Amino acid sequence: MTMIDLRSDTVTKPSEAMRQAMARAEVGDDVYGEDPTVNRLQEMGAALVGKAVALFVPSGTMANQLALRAQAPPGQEVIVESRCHMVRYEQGAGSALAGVQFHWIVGQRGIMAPEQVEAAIRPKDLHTIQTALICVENTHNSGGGTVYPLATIERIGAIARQRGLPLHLDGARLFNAVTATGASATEYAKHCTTVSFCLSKGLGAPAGSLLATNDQDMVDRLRRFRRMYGGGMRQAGILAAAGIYALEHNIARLKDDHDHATRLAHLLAQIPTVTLDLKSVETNMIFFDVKSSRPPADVVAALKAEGVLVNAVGGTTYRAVTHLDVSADDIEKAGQVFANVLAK
Ligand code: TLP
Repeated sequence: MTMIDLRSDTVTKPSEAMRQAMARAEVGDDVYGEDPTVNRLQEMGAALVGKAVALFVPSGTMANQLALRAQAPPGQEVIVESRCHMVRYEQGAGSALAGVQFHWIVGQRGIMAPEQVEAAIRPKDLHTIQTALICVENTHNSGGGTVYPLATIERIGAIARQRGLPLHLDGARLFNAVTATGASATEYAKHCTTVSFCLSKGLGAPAGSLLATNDQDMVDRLRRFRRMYGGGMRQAGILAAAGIYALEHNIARLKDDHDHATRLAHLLAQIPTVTLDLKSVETNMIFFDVKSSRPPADVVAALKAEGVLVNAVGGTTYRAVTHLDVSADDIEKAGQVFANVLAK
C-alpha cells in the first residue's frame, strides 16, 4: 500500500531532477568557505530575502539557535509566542545552549499583537531582567500554519527598532506566508535583523536552512557559533545543490499545497465526528479535532492501517500537512479514508 503521508511537509523526498542536481554539484570545503555550490546558494538565499549575507545551516532548529546565541546574551530575556517552535520543539536549546529566558506571550492562533510585544519589553532598571531579542514565527506552525499580516510585522519591527532590540524571524515556512499574502519575502524580512527559512519543508530539499542578516559584524559570530554547534559542514555543496533546485523550482508551486489543504479541510469538515473551522486553514496545515472513544494513538494507527499518516498533537487535536509529494488525487483518497475511519 502506498502511504499518503500528511504528518509534515518535512517528509518529502528529493525528486529525480533534484537528485541529478545533487550528483553534479561542484564541491569544496565549506569550513574554508570554498564550496562554490554552498556559496551560490547563500547568495541566492540572501537575495531572496533582501539581506547582504546568508549562512547555510543543517536545520531550521540550528538557524533559530544561532540567531538566539548571537543576539541574546545569557541571563537575558527573549520575547516569543507561547507555542512557537523554539519554545515547544527545540528541546530547551534556548535555555540549555544560549542561556536565555523566554518571555511567552499568548498570541491569537500564534500571532502576537504589537501592543502585547511592547508591553512585554522590560524596563531598563537594575532589578529587572533585561529584554535582549524579539522573535516571530511566520507561518506559525502550532498556531495553525497562520500568517502574520505584513503590517503586524512592520509594527513589531518599528517597536523593536525604537527600543533598540533585534528582531528574529523564524521563517521556516516564510514562502508559504509569501504565497498566502502576496507580500514578498524581502518585505517581511526588512523589519527583522535576522531571518531564517527552511529548504527542507515545503520546498522539498532533503536538509538545510538559511539564516540571513545585513549585520556584517554578526556574520563572523554566526559562523563561529555554527561551528560551535557542530554545523560547520565540509563538502555541503551536495546538499546546497538540492537547496538551489528547491528555490528555483518549488516556490511557485506552494499554491498547490495550499489549495490541497483547503480541499482536504472541506472533506474533513463534512465528517460528523470532526470539528474544524474552515477559516483556520490559511496555508498548508490543517488542525482538526476528533471526537472519539479511542485514544489518539489508536486513531492514528487506524488511519495508518488504511494508508494515511497524520500526527496527533495533543488532546483530541490532529495535524495534517500538505506538500509536494501529495497530489490532488491523494487528497481525495485521504478524504475517503478519514471519512471511513473517523466515522467509526
Ligand atoms: N517543524 C517540524 C517539527 O519540528 C515540529 C514540523 O514537522 O512542523 N521552525 C518551525 C516553525 C518549524 O515548524 C520547524 C520544524 C523548525 C523551525 C525546525 O526545523 P528543523 O526540523 O529543520 O530543525
